[in-house]
Amino acid sequence: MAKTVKTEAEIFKEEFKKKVRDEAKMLYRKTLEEVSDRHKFVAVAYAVKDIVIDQWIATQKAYEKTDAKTVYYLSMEFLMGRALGNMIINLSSRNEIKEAIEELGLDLNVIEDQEPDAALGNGGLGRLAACFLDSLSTLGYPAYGCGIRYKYGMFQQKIEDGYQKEIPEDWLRHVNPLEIKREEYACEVKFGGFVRVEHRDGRNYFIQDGYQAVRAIPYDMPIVGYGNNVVNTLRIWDAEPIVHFNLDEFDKGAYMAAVEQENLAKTITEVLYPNDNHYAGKELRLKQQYFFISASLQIAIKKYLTKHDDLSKLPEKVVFQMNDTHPTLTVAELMRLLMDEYLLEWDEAWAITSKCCAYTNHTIMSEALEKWPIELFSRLLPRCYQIIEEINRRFIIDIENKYPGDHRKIEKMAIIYDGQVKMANLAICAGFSVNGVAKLHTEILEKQELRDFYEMFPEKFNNKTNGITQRRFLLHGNPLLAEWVTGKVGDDWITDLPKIQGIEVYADDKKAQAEFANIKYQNKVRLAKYIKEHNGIDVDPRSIFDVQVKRLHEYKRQLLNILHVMYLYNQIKEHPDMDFYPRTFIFGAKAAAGYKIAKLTIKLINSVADVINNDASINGKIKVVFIENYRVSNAEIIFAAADVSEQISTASKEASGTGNMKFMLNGALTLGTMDGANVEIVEEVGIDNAFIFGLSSDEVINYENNGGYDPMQIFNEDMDIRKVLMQLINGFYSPDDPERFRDIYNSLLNTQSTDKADRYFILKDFRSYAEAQKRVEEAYKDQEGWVKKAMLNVAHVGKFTSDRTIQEYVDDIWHLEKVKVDM
Ligand code: 26W
Repeated sequence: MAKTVKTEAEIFKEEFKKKVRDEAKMLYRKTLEEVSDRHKFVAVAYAVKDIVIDQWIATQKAYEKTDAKTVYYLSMEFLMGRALGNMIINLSSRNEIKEAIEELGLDLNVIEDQEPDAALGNGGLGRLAACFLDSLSTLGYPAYGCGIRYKYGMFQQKIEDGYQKEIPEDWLRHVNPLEIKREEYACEVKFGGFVRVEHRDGRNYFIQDGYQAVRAIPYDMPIVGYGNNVVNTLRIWDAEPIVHFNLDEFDKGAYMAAVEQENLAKTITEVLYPNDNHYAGKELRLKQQYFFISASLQIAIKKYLTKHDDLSKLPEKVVFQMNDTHPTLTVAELMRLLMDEYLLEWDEAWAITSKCCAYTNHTIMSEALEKWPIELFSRLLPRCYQIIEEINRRFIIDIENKYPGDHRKIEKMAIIYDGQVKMANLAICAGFSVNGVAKLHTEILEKQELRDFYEMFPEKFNNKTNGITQRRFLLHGNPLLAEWVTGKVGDDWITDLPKIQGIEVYADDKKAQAEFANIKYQNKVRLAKYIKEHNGIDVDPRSIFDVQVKRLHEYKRQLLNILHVMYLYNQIKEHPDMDFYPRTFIFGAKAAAGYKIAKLTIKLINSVADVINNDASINGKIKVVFIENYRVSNAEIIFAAADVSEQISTASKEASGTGNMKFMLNGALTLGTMDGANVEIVEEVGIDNAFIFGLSSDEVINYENNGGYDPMQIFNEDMDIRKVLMQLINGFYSPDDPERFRDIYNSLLNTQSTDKADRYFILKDFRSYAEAQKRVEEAYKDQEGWVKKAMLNVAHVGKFTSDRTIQEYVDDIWHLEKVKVDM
């Protein structure tokens, strides 16, 4: 017999295939060939998890041995998307795993498609948290993501008759093979009741009585670093009742209390609030916040105490990063635990807390600011409230000492004021670091929104421009382009994105341009197929794919985009022979369930689509597509296929944006305002390789502060705009109900209510936007010129990797050491 010696890779593949077959057998009592696609996914996922677990254990051992400092990234949201495909590409054995799956006769794409998205987040803030975890593992830094295991994540969006319908997203209805329940780390979280003070042994003891409690149970998900054996943990908490109530209970009071406690546990982790950039002030939301913060901190301190006994050195080993103000209870809960559970004095506890907590601001939208009524806060969290009162009392003394007699400073900066607890003020007062998420955003925080705080604590403020992981959004989402880049410059870019600049030398190379253009075309075909399958609309992959995908919000101005489409359509109808390059306008967006005008905007987009897509007279020059249920998994397909990236927020309103970076990475050109990270994108790629328009943030802020903008004047003077606006109220797009879009019309011109007309300067920016769109068309007609610009965008995307962002957090805020994990 020839050839008996097997290579290591062959042995690995044999073992892997056996594991997959065994899983199918054990779980479903069937052969792999007999089970459904979903069960195939489960079998493969368990086999992959088996590989991951060894690295996970090794990583945690290495952390223990080196006693490395750990960051706890505290976030109400982690928008992870699907895990399996990402895990496979990050594992060193990715090629063997892919081959083994193929040899089993399985199609990896079909398998991956079986996994529901883990949609435990709304939009930018949640996805950023997910990218950060990927980078932390890839860079080898010890980290936990701490959050909530919502039973229902971000709702599934269905479009019915052009309207958004929200369907509960029951992502856990089947087993989740990629998590582990950790009962051994369960702990108790207490709500309500009252605080009793006992004086013993010369000190006060604060005891919470008459409370309701729930058991917090963590589920761990592995976060695999790229090719380095490092596996960090995303720890998300579920709530369970402490005691199941006893039906024999005859004491009615105790029975009712038990039922209430059981209900509390059931409701706490039931559902993610689907609001983005809008604070609703719901009691349950505050419960969620305290629930996961208390549990995460209890475990973090216990873990520290397994190796250390001096809590005053906690800041040397632990840092808590608060993802916006949602986890700001960290400050009060850490104080409470240190004082009430570990018996430290106030000053000792404060010294620790103020060295452990750091805060990131993600928005300047005033309606997003979290402020809790004292009544609600003190009833739900009586001890934390006492502590915050004391923090506030001391802080006001500091303010008075620094600015004697300046009451305005107290009004602005006090933590408790006007009957409300202001979470941002608490985070800034107690945190040692306050950062914005793009240069412009941080500047606006320092000069406008948080000016008084910046003046008082300039040393706390810093910028950390956001980033994205190229592993998911290029390597996984766009395999054709990823392979092409690797073919040109090697694969270093996967962990060192600036290396991608090596492709710049091909920008003028005809052959490379043709290859690049062909890859974009293939990706457009892939998206066209998706659109055909999901929307039943035919789109032409040779048309310009002009894409706006992001949460629906007035400040993001999807309305500007669709009004411009209406305008173009009018132009084509009026001048049928005008020069026009075919364009496909693609939208994807979820609106918060209670956000009326946002939902009406979705209906408008779909109504415009209906009319235009069915008008044979324009020969398909314009197509409008609204992609249902935009989420991480279809985002990967959409970014890869885009020519134009719409980043058209009112200047000053978008803190950073991260979709803008994902488009750039995939060779789309930015059509945008000078807002958020767009400013830095232009800085990197050059103004000639982007299409910039609109008011500057200074101009917007100036109008907001001093007035002087009158949209009615534009309506009266610009007949094209007037015509478009009239079409909102004359039934052109809603013949069955001409009044349907009246609220949108009013929001722009507003003669009706007390709201400001056109708060987001849509009419003001309209002409400048239309003109920029014209430039897009001209540029696209020059195919070679366009491909070159697209290549230059990819070449200059290096700065926008989340690896860079995380390294900056480490250098300036967290001060972690890299850990090596050998297998
Ligand atoms: C309390 C309701 C609520 C919910 C979510 C308020 C605010 C939020 C988030 C902070 C909104 C958000 O996701 N902000 C986005 O954060 C991204 C990551 O930094 C930025 O890129 C986006 O510009 C910003 O809108």
